[in-house]
Order: sequence, then structure tokens, then C-alpha cells
Amino acid sequence: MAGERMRRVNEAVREVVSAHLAEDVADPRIGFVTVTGVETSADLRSARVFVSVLGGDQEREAALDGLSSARGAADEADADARLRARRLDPRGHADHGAPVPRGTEAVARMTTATEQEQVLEELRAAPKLFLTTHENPDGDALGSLRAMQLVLEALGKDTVMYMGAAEFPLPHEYRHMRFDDVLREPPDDLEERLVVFLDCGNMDRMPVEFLKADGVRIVNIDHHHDNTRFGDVNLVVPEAACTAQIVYELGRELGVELSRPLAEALYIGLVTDTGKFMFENTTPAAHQMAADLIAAGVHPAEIHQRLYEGLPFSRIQLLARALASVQRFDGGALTLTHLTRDDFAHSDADESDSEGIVDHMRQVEGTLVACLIRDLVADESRRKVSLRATDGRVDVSRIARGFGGGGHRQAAGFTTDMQLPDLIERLRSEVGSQL
Ligand SMILES: [Mn+2]
Repeated sequence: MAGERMRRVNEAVREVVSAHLAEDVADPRIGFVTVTGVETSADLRSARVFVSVLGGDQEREAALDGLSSARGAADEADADARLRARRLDPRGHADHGAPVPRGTEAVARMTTATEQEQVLEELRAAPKLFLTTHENPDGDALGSLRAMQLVLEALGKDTVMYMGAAEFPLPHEYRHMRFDDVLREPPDDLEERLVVFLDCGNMDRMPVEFLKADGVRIVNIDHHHDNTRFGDVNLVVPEAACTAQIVYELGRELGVELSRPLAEALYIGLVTDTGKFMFENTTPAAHQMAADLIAAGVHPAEIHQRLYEGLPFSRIQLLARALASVQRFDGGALTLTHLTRDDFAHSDADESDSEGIVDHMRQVEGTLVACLIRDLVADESRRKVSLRATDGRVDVSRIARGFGGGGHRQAAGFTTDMQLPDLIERLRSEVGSQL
């Protein structure tokens, strides 16, 4: 990570440039742009300004056009920033420079880059990488992890994948993905590796204390809108249907051929995070990506079978128990079920067998929020709560965050030690407060 002084210089430049863009630049296209980071050179003579552009390719093009036509104004902002930066000179000198005349050679250069370009640069430059994702990995976590590994391997990089030992065995539906090559302990040469997080909204979603050490450089690639931007470089695209979609675009930019194994890994991320192309995040771009993957050799029926069929009998027994204890509150606005440790024992099921049960709760008329509460097999005093919203009226990630969890507007979760009756009351009032 950059030194503390340099970080303050970068932050000062970022503030000035953002304020300038917001106040003085009348170009409506600039509205799509957020200044996400600044890297100032050690001599303070140049700064790269990283921006995030909302919207599709068209908006991105328009915004970058707008930015470059505003370059004159930006240069002024930059001169201003440079003056401020001098006061925070990382070399520890006091304000030693003469005032910088505007519009002369003395004005520092400013270049802009999108978050995507910044991440591409990091990936191209790193010879050795370390990839990881979130705990209790789902199809997108595993699909984007495998896909990124294949992309980097195609570029000849030395890449390792990591997940905590507690994540194994993987849920039944993902075992065919063959993750035998994933490390369960940090590698000895960790400090030589660029760390890449995939599909992970905050760093505490994987037990990786060893990554919080100094000198670890982190790239954070994700689509959760509540991502805490914990990386040194962040590519957070909430409009992406899945993290696999972001990896797909990075792979294309890096010129990596869409091999069948790569296409399959990407498809698994896409099909699972869109709920088989049924959730609100199923955009034209998601379907275009699917078309491209199918053209590259993916057989949707085969993937469907591997993911959703051939499941152990314990699954349907556990589902039967969940369906038998469905409760509806407030006219069904909150529809929930609860699985106890006994339910798991009697079904001969493990925790990963509860995957997908919450989606059955969505299907009933009047349901706004579907909820599965399951007691942890290892610790009955704690329970895991999965939430799904059926439309845009309730943002379940807000509810989950209130309990220390997180997720998407339509799919989120958390763990709590609150007792069941209190938990249900609290969930009812949280749902009610958003209506
Ligand atoms: Mn995801």
C-alpha cells in the first residue's frame, strides 16, 4: 500500500478534481463519472485520475469524451490540486515551490483511466497472482474464480487460487468443477503475488487475516453494490449480472480466447447469479454473454443437469421439511421457513443442502421477501438467514447490513445469534419499514 503521506496527497488531488468536475464543468455527460482514485507520481508532476463510469458502453464513451473535452478545466483543477499537494509533500518539505502558473508547462499532466483499465494494467503487470473469493462460495464465486485463473493461465501467469479449509467439501452441485487445485493454506511466496478478490463484497467474507499485512496489494473485482472497496484497486460494477460477467469482459480486453472450460466457468457464474435468467439482473448484456458462451461450446442443458439435477436424496427430504414449516406474515409479505439441526439430522443432509430452498419461498402470491432461517449445525445458538426480494419494493441488502451481513438488493444474507421469535419480529418490522 502507498505510504500515508502519498495517500493524503492522492486524496487531496481526488477531492479537488471531484469538486471541480461537480461545480465547474457544465458538460452533462460528466454526471456519469465518479473519481474513484488518484495516483500521483513521486515528484508530484503528474497524476493519474481513475474514474468509474456508470452505464453501458455508450455512456462510458460519452463520459470519457466529456472528460477529455474538459481537459482544460481539469488542468486548472490539477494545478490547484498540485498546490495543495505541495503542502502535503511526501518528501516532508514545506511549501517550497513557486506558485504554479496556470496553463503553462509547469502544470502537471493529468490522465484519466477507468477502473477497468486500471485493473487490466495490474493484471498485465503482475507475473504472479493469488486469487480468492467469498466464504460459502456460490456458483458465481466459484465460476469467476476458475474463469479468472484460466484467463491468467492463458496469459502465461503463475496463478494460485485460495479458499479456507472450512469451505471443503464444496456444495454438491459445484463438485464437478474440480477444485482439487485450490490452496487451503497461504503459499510461502504470498508477498510476491498480486491478490485478486472475486465476488467478495467485503474482506471479512473470507477468513484471510494474512492478507491484511503490509505490502499486500489487493485488486477487488465485484458486482455487489455495497462493496466496501477494500482493495488498493477496485473494479466494482453493480450493473453486472454477476462477477463472471466482469471477468468475461476483462478476458476479452486481455485478448484471451474463449476456450470451452473458460466459457463453462463463466456460464456457471452467469446462470446461478441470474437464477437461471429469471432475476431482475437478467439484462440484454447477460443474454448476449450467454450467446457468446454457448457459441464457444457451452451446452446449457448439460450445465443445468450438473448444477440442478443428480442431487443427493437428502436435498429433497430437507426441502420437504422446509416446505412443511413455511410461515407467512403480513399477508405473505414476509414468507419464511426455519430449519433446525434436527431437520438436517433427520434428512441426512449437510448445510450446503439448504442451497436453493429460499427460492421456493419466493413463488407464492403476495410474497415480497422470502426468507430461510437455518440453525448452524456446528453451533445451534447461531443461525444463518438468507433473504430474497421478489421485486424492487424491498431492498434486502439493507436488512442484512443491519445485522452485519450484506449482499444485493434482491439477495442477501447474514448470521445472527438472535432467538427465533425476536428474529422474526425484527424481520417483519424491517420489511414493514421499507413499504
Ligand atoms: Mn455474484
